[in-house]
Amino acid sequence: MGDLAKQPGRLQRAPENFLTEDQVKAVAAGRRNFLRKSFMAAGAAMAAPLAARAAEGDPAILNLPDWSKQLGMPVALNPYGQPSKYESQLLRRESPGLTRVPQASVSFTPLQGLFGIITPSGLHFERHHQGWVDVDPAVHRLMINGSDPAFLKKPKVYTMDDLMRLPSVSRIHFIECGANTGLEWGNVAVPTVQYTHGMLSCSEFTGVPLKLLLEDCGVDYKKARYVLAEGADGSSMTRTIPMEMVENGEVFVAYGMNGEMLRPENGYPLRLVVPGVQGVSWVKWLRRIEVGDKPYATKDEAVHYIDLMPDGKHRQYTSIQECKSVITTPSGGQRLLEKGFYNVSGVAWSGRGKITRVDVSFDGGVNWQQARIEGPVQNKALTRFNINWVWDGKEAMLQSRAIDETGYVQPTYGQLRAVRGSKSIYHNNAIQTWKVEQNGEISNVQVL
Ligand SMILES: Nc1nc2c(c(=O)[nH]1)N[C@H]1C(S)=C(S)[C@@H](COP(=O)(O)O)O[C@H]1N2
Ligand SMILES: [Mo]
Repeated sequence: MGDLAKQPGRLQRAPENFLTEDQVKAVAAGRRNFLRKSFMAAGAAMAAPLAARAAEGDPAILNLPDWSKQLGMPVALNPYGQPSKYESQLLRRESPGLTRVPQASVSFTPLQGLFGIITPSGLHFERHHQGWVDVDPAVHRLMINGSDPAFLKKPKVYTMDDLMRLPSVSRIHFIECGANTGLEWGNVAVPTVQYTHGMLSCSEFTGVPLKLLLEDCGVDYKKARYVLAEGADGSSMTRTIPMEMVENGEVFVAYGMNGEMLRPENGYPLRLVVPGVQGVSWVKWLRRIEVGDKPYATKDEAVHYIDLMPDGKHRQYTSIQECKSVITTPSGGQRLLEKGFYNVSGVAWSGRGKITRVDVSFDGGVNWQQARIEGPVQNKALTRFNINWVWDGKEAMLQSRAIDETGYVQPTYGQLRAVRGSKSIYHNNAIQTWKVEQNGEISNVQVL
């Protein structure tokens, strides 16, 4: 874990090469604080450090680098654009030792470095049970059948070309693995938000409502009350989805993600999108849909993705991801380099609809203030919140608490454990606490 904690966060960054080490220290709390100061013309106290630095002669302002007097690089040098080399540390990362083989593992999204609500496709988390595949779309097929001929009159096989000619929808949704935050059930386990909450991403997906396909195949909704989705990879991932979720038009088979075709790691060329439901039901490399009259109790739902309750019984088919939020910056592993103003920022989401409110506490849940929600708020999508904070250099405990349109309030660890115990893996939506030490270091702690 020691190594994980050393990964640089957004607030403490590698020194930029056009500043001396002393100037990097002066800029102190990193670019966020720096930018904030340069924008705050009104606050004389805030502007002072910048003025002082200019008087000393800031080489970043006084010395024009050669590149600003010459031709820059040509178009299409990178035919597919890449992030700046100065952002090379913002990466999906594995948690070493989490699984025996990297084909059945997770790479976590670096939430600490992201803005807004869309996860760049290259940073979308990955969870594979048997590794990923890059499937040739020309030979990929989606078969739709019924477990009984009475459930669906005309079983069909669709090519990708068939699917991409049909009426499409584009919608922004979060996807969260049911195991997200799962290591934290008993106690604090991992140091950064990338590892506590990074099995979470949010993208705009494009595809065809499953309802449209089932109706094209002559489904009988009175008889067919469940859908089984099956993946083409070696894991034969199979999950049951209740038909109500399909009938209301929300479930769709997606080929697009953030304006382009899905990435192979995320199910290219076809995956299921089941808004609000845990990631495992979003079957990747989707090759078959079967309709039936009862839940299928497949391996991926009878023995995996179940919750061990305090009475010793297992709960099956928990699928909706309850309302949850987390402060992404400042967060564990980052460091505040000076007292003063910070824009505290995070994300909130609910599998039951829209986020209506997020409160933030700086004292471990004693006092709460309402955060600013950055709209437009979307159904079953990440929602960005921000709140102003002036750090006085004393110890602080940062928390966020989200409320969704059903009125559900994100629980504390005490409240969640009272109902769920502490032996689960899945579906942990408790309030996260980041402790800020006097020296500015930030760590993961739990407050009941
Ligand atoms: N075919 C198939 N679909 C799959 C999986 C898989 O291993 N194989 N993993 C599931 C799990 S557990 C999750 S959390 C999500 C992860 O989606 P992502 O890799 O696009 O983030 O895909 C789901 N769909
Ligand atoms: Mo998952």
